[in-house]
This record gives sequence, structure tokens and C-alpha cells, in this order.
Amino acid sequence: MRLLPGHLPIEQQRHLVAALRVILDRAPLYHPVLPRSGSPYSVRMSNCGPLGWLSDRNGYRYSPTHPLTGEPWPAIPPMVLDLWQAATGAAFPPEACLINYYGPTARLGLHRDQDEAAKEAPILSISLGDTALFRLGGPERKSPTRSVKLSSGDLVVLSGASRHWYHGVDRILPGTSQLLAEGGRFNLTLRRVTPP
Ligand code: MD6
Ligand code: FE
Repeated sequence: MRLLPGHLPIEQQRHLVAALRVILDRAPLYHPVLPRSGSPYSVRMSNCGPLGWLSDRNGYRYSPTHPLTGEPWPAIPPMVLDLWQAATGAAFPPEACLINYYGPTARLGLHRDQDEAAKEAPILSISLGDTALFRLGGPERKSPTRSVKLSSGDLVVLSGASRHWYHGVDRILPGTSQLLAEGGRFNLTLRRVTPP
């Protein structure tokens, strides 16, 4: 895992939040549920890009359309595509940008990103708003883990072995950022889905 702390200057963070607002007007945050149990996530989600990641009673999958509006996802903002190129050095663009929103008590359980046919493509994450306590593990669910603080403007690149490591968000630290008027945290996770 490569952490790029404070990579995004505050003006770029504000610019990105403004772009997110436009995206979320068209593709509203919704409450996803876990496969089988149907229990709701505490995180709300939306997507931009040609494909969006969905979790519903039937499982995890990528879809070209929003589950509630039925509309195609909005495009990934050019600034985000530039960040992908700069941070990953990949010769191909991402196809999916998952937008996670964490209120003060939201968390995300330990998981691996493994629904992509492009198994070896890097993943880029961009954090905006309140600081998160991110948990990074290893290749097995029982692998030792460590806690990493992700602050507004930080980027994380998972590539190589870490592309397949377990990770999650233990909690956010409310009130640690002034970026979002409503408080909380956005995380963008950019992925290649189909083999380039
Ligand atoms: C989050 N991030 O930071 C959740 N996945 O809110 C992820 O699940 C994640 O940060 C793959 C690669 C990087 C990540
Ligand atoms: Fe993940």
C-alpha cells in the first residue's frame, strides 16, 4: 500500500467536492444492503464512471446504471482521471469510481476488493472530509492488521500484493475537517473492472 498524505491541496479538495455535488444530484447516495441478509450498510453509496459497484440481496456486481434511478452513472471528473494517471501510472483509465459517504457513526467491515476481472490493476482511493481510522490487514482475514489515519486530501494506492489485502474503516473522527458543510467523510475508490 502506498499512502500519499496531503496529496490534494485544499483548493483541489474544494473543487472535487463541488464536482461530487453535481454527480450526486444526478446519481443520489443510496443505502446499499448486504447480500443474503439484506442488512443495511452504515455507509451510503453512489458511483460515477462507465460502471458502478453495487451490493444488494443478490450479491456484489458492477452495473452501468444507478439501482434507483435506472440512469447511467455520471462521468468521472477529469481531475479524478488526472489523479489516477499521476498516482498509479497506469496506461489505462479506471472504469468505476465508488463514492462512499460516512456519517459520524458509519464504518466499513474488513473486506477485499475482488469483484473485478482486472485482478492486477491498481486501486486508487481519495479521502475528503473527516479523518478515518483505516485498518489495513494482509492476504488472509486473520492476517495481522494495523491502523492508518486517512485525512482529507490523502490518496492511497493498492497495487501489487496489497491489491488483494483485507482492509476496512473502523470509524471516522467527527469534526476533524471543515471541508464538508454537513460533516462526515467521502471516499472515492477508483478501479479498473475489465482487463485493459
Ligand atoms: C474507505 N476504502 O477508505 C474505504 N478499497 O472509505 C476502501 O475500501 C478501499 O481505500 C480499496 C482500495 C483502497 C481503499
Ligand atoms: Fe475496499
